[in-house]
Amino acid sequence: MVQGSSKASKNLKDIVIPVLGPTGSGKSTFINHVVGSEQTKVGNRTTSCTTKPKPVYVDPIPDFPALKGYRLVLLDTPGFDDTYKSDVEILKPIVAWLADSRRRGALIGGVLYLHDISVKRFNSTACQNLRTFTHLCGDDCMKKTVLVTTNWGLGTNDEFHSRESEMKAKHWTPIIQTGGEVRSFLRNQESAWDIITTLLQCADFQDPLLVQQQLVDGRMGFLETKVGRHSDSVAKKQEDKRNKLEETKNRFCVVQ
Ligand SMILES: Nc1nc2c(ncn2[C@@H]2O[C@H](COP(=O)(O)OP(=O)(O)O)[C@@H](O)[C@H]2O)c(=O)[nH]1
Ligand SMILES: [Mg+2]
Repeated sequence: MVQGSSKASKNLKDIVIPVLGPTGSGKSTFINHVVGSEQTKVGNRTTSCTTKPKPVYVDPIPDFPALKGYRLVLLDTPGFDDTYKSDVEILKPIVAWLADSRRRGALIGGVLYLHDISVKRFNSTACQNLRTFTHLCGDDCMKKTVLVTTNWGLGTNDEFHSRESEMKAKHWTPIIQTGGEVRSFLRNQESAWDIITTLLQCADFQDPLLVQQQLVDGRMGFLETKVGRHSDSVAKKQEDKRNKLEETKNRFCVVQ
């Protein structure tokens, strides 16, 4: 039985695995299956229950004698696609947590990016989210990234496998080419641990995420980092779009 907890214990080295992806992709569900109990709140498909980063601890790490003295920290995160908050507002607490963990000497065990395979279209928001993710992690961490497909029970295997192949051939190609892997999460503990094992077997915990390197080692401010610049420009474009829409609406009202 895996010991899951949301409380920190002292004197152990941390191996952090950030769990990222859009709202409703199943991040909290996945983490709860890793630890075997509800340590982090599950939402519905469209509303995020996770409003700030929440670490869930696995201590000891089962089946990895080489990792004695370490504990696993699964970092549950809010999706970068909130209806009311900008990416900058969502990202700030996540990157602050990650920077702080690097200052405390925590290692990155890998990164998970969850993708709901039942979603038919890979629209511009989904594309934007994936770009935010790659800018956050940087090229060096792509080799310890697993793209996790979820919600396999919500459709036929044929349909979902062909969608997964399309994702691999198009949007995920750069990640796969730099060493990232794709795995299916089958909504049980064994499947969740297969994915965690893929990361822990990699045993390359030295590279930090790009954003950690830039904030901590490079002493940058958030808006100077690659992900900070990207999310700020996305937020500005969205605001421009909203303003133009408002302008058009006002003009239309005058004519009326
Ligand atoms: N059928 C199915 N439902 C899932 C799966 N993962 C998550 N869900 C459901 O999707 C909703 C959102 O899940 P949640 O874990 O809160 O997503 P998060 O916003 O990414 O943390 C919940 O109703 C879950 O029960 C999965 O693999 N299969
Ligand atoms: Mg959640």
